[in-house]
Amino acid sequence: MNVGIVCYASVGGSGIVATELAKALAARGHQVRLISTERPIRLGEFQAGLAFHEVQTPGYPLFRDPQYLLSLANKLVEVTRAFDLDVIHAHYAIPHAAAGYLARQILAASGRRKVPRIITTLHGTDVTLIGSDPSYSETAAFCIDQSDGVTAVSESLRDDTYRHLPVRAEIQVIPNFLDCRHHRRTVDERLLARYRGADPESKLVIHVSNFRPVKRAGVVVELFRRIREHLPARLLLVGDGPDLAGACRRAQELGLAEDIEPLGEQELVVPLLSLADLCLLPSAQESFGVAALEAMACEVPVVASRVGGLPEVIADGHAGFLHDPDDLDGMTASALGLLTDAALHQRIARGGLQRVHEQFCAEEVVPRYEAFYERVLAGDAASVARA
Ligand code: GMT
Repeated sequence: MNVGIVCYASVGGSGIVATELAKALAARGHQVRLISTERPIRLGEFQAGLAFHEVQTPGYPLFRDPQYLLSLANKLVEVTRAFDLDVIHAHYAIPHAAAGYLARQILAASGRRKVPRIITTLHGTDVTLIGSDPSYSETAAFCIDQSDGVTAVSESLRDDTYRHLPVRAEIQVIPNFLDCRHHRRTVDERLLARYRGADPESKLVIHVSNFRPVKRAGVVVELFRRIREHLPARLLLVGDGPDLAGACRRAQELGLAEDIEPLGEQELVVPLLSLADLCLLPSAQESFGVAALEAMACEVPVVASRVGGLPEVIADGHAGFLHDPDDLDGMTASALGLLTDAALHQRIARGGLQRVHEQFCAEEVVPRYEAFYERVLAGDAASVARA
């Protein structure tokens, strides 16, 4: 099959999953064209069957902002004509579903006999935050409905989509996944010594995110402060975003600057996750939580908010612990339990690993995307709105 995959390349779960899907499909013999504004961070080296096409969006003095939707649709038309795409798979609805829709209209209007099917995967904030903003909701819902097939990364996101937007399309849930051959605990003792510091009793806590308000980096620092009241610990902050500086400032005010290590954006998270004893994810909203899945794959227990799709990823009490987002006492108690009770830590780490391997490895999930593509190509997953 000839597949075009569109995604945001910046650090973020949707770009990571789209890139992993592109690599996995190419490895299974498909011809895959990854289309984005820059090379996605996880693309890696040359792989047969996988090519990258860059979208360029020139500015012009009359435009207030570059016209990304138009240049992306243009690129989709070009790539379809050159490589005869069967499917365009848009990750993140805004504006990728709209670009797919526009490209399909242009190709059909030009009299092209075979026009690619448009599949949109909803990732979360494209529905719950920005997609449901009144400035976008009509166009977002229309373009989602106009897709030939729609998937969501969790049951929770599927339900949220029907709640937040006037979408009528059938939404198939296909969860996010990892390349489990690569995502496994690999401890580098030198790195561990460096980040744990001189005290061998010290615990390493990690938070990986894009440091936007929804991730609640301030709560991560507060939870770390509470942990530090009971035991020696250090906090690794992986990623970058608008709230990172504020989190570091707060840590300074609390006298914790020495115990915090902001590592910025990192391409390889497995070696860092593998150092950690605990992962904190106290998000306000999370349609899935790829960061939690990556931690579980590296046998790191997660303490997270009971929001959105996180309960579908983390089986509470078996593969991690979930609490209401404002229950900082509960999160602290779970974190301290995991950091002080070796048997509990081992049970939860194993539970998390088992859950990843049972449900969220590429071998399990990628065939579900292939089957969905086949179904859409056969024409029976077309959205209710278009039927
Ligand atoms: O948070 C965002 O807006 C970014 C977006 C992304 O592109 O990574 O995150 C969403 O999609 C991820 C991949 O499916 C999910 O793991 C995240 O939970 C989801 N973020 C939210 O729902 C806040």
